[in-house]
Amino acid sequence: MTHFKELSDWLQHWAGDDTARRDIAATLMALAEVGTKISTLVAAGPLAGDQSGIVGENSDGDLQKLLDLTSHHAVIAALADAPVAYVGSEEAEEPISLRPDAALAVAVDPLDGSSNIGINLPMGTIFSILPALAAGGEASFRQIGRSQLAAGFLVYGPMTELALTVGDGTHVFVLDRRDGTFRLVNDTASIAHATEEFAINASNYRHWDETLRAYIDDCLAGDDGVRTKDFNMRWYGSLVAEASRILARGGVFLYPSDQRQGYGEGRLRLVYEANPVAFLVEQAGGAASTGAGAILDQVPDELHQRVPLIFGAREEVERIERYLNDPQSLGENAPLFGRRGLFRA
Ligand code: AFP
Repeated sequence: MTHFKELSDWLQHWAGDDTARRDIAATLMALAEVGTKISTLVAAGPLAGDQSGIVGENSDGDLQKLLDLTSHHAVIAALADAPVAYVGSEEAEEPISLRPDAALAVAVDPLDGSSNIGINLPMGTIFSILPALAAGGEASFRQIGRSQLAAGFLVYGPMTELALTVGDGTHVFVLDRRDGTFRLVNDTASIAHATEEFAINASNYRHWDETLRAYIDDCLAGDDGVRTKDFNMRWYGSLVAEASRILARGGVFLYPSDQRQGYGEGRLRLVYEANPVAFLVEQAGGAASTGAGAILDQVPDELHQRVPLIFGAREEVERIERYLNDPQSLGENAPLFGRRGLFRA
């Protein structure tokens, strides 16, 4: 009978007597425990009331659903008992101060994938743990992505899964509903450098830059085209579900900037979506890019700023960067030179 190590034992072994690590471990445990509560709410669906009802708008005018706010309040309550000075949440305009003398700041998307509420598809919670700066909450959430001390996400899907990193690889746990503990199922998640699977919302094709259309055209041309291999496509409408799949079986995810109003910097948020996912992906041997440079090298201007996000198989991310920035470097395979893709007029 295989023994699956419990999260608490894993964290205790990692932290030892190191005070800073014990603070991070306590915060990760608090996030895991509140994730278990959100998982139960998600699994109840309509039995827990109309959780998809619109109850407000966030800082950018994005509609807030009941479960968005319920999750937000649950996360804040959980972190109030952890060594956390500031929380930056997608559901709150300004950073929230908790324990001013605490060492950590947590950026969080309490519920990612809200459009999947009520239709029995995956959602999740994404978090990034940073040093709390004496200059306060705003400054703490404007640190470069490589300042992260830990990061992770929970996926509320067929499994309730927790992927996390403390900077020494990416580790995956699954909730054991028999006793409510998270158990380690993969201590060294690894993303293959090449892939035949991409994730993008293809309905936005006409809004993309021509170079990105060329990349997708070449994937769709498959074995008949310059890629000389066929591709598969997935799109779950939930960043955490895509990231979980890519950690498990590889692939590449793209949410680029496009020409729609408000999408000039893409849709996803740098501080509490792209940064934590990028940390996990890089720790698993993958790459995460804005299309012009590494996500983790970006310095945020403000908590809620958006960023184009391309992540997954390292070689594929690097190829996409060449399509976007140096198409001629692709030589005889260079896009845009009169070749007709499946969609291009
Ligand atoms: P919601 O939380 O508003 O559903 O947005 C989810 C998300 O931020 C991310 O998780 C998905 O990958 C992406 O948006 C889906 O965006 P589209 O609805 O434009 O496909």
